[in-house]
Amino acid sequence: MKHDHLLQPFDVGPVSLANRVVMAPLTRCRATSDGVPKDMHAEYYRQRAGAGLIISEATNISPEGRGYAWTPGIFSDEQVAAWTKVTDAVHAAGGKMVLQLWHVGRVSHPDLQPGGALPVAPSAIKPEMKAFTEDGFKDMVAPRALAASELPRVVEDYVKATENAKRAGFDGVEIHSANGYLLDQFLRDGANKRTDDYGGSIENRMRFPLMVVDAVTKVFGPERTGIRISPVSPANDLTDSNPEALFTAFVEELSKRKLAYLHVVEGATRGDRDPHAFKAWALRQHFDGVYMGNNNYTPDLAEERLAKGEIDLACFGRPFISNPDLVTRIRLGAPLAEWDEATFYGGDETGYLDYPALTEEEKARYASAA
Ligand code: 8OZ
Repeated sequence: MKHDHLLQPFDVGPVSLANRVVMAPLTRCRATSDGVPKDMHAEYYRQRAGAGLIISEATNISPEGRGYAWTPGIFSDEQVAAWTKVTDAVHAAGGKMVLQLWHVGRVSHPDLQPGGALPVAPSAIKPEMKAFTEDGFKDMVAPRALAASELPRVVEDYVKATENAKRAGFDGVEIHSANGYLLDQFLRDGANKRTDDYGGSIENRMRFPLMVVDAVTKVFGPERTGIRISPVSPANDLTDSNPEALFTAFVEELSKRKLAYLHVVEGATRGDRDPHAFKAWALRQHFDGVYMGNNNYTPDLAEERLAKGEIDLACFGRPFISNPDLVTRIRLGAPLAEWDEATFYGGDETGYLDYPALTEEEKARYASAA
């Protein structure tokens, strides 16, 4: 199949993308224990700069926001300096990159928290999950419910992280409001049992996530702020009693705020594209802006949905792990390399920097066959 739509340039507000192929945020757990990206991070992202847009791996906005060992942060000067090397490398190679702002909420463990504190969440409900710590997987615990009076401090952590992302040279930020982390915990009633202004009705459950959106857009501008949601994904033990009503209302609020893009995990995270009667992609009708589809996209599925006008941008995750030159391969109709799950999380350059791009000889061969 030809992929003419997928390879077209596209503008997301002031950010001009060379094509509609987006590298999904991919957690790889290879930063230092202090959450500092290494030199290999700059090389890894540089190798993938052929993407129209790179979304960074999820990045902790604060020490409290951390839920997995060796994930990077964006709250210290050392982290900002390291991320600057990454954005310089990507920009020098002609790419564009946004940073994904992450607070995991209850999806953590005291071992990953400052001073061994309890993780924080809207309500003290334990997820039935295991946390990835430096000493291996450990059962999660019941988190501490945040007091309403603490929420402005968490918003301030998002603000500082956004200022840091701007300083580090990112083209924008993406607010991670998906996959059962803090903002999703406030949105969905499986984790939010609050009886104050931040729980109960849909309007109340949206209040804190929208405070974050409003604060972040004030720093970077709505035209450089995207958001990711996963309306029907059960990831991280989180569900909602009525995702259609909740996410329709939420997306309508986001639309009013003129965000750069809406990034939707359309099915179960890393799973079935179609797990629920409510079709998450129907949310596009409620968003007046750029729609980015995510969930097991192949180049053919992306092309088909782009051609029908169902999406504006297509996200690819695992294919980008094993195909640094994914866009070149799509252009040439070259086969895609398989990924090795054993090296997804943690470790060194193996399974990180060593997936090869096509050689000049291979490129010439596929070009002449096309
Ligand atoms: C895989 C492993 C750890 C974290 C997400 C940030 O689900 C993640 C994540 C994915 O959004």
